[in-house]
Amino acid sequence: MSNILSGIPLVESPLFFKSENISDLDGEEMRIATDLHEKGYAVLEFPDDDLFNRIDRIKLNLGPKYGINFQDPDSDKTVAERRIQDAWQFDADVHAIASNQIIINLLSKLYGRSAFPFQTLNFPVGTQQAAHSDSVHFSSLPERFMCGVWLAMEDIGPDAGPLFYYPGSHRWPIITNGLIGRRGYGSDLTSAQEPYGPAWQSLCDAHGAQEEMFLPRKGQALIWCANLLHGGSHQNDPKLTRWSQVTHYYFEDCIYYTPAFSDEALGKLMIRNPFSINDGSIKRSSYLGEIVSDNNDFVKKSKNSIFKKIIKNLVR
Ligand SMILES: O=C(O)CCC(=O)C(=O)O
Ligand SMILES: [Fe+2]
Repeated sequence: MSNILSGIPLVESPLFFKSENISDLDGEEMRIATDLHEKGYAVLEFPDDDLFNRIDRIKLNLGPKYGINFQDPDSDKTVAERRIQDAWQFDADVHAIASNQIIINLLSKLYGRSAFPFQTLNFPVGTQQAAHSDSVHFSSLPERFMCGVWLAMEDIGPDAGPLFYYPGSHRWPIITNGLIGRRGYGSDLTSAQEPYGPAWQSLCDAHGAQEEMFLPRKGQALIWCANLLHGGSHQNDPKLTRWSQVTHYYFEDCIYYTPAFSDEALGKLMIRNPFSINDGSIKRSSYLGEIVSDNNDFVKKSKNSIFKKIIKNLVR
């Protein structure tokens, strides 16, 4: 029997525990799947025998690019650039972590469609980002076929601005423009998350949600579901580093788009055709096997360079 609800990631499906597909999962995979299903995140040891050597090389290669004085233990590490996006383009170890085949196989099994990594972010310190769902930046149709894998590249304590999240928030409504009464297509934003902050905060208040911190050992990773609310805690001690890599994954045969700049009900989608980091191909957005054309006319036609700049900075 095939998966009746094939438009919902297996691991997020209400039929998850009834699905015959879970019989394929071994004990550890089942633990991860159950945590994702119930809490929206799962912690695991990153499966790479060469990981610590990779981490050393990444720190050496990326370190000088942040403009941070890592040598002086007393220097403020939070003063300069906090992230490098898509370092996989020039760093073989960032690429290897993003393309880890065990992770790709695991995610593919858990979601019921083939996973591919499309973006990396490398942080030397905490992001101190407010609680948000990544689904305003990158989402899919059918929804929820996106996830993040957050890897600790050192031991991370409570004063280093650890990742935090609200367990169970992946089941709350995915906040889109339609839900907050905002038009998105062709709109102008300085922060793609800003219009949604009050809605996320209200959901947290209504649920009495308690945030949890991720205080990992070096080499531990956390998978989060598309709609899990998460952010970076305040970094109490600016002298500390918090080396980490986030890889975002999409899944085959979906429409990939940016909800912050879309009006789904009107069919106006800011479509993405993401680059698959592991196999070097462009994944055209598709729906049940049919390629969906890119209709971002407002970006192509725009003569307004400020708008183009905003789009370039926001579309992560
Ligand atoms: O590492 C953090 O503090 C948050 C990162 C994050 O929100 C993301 O990569 O989506
Ligand atoms: Fe995020």
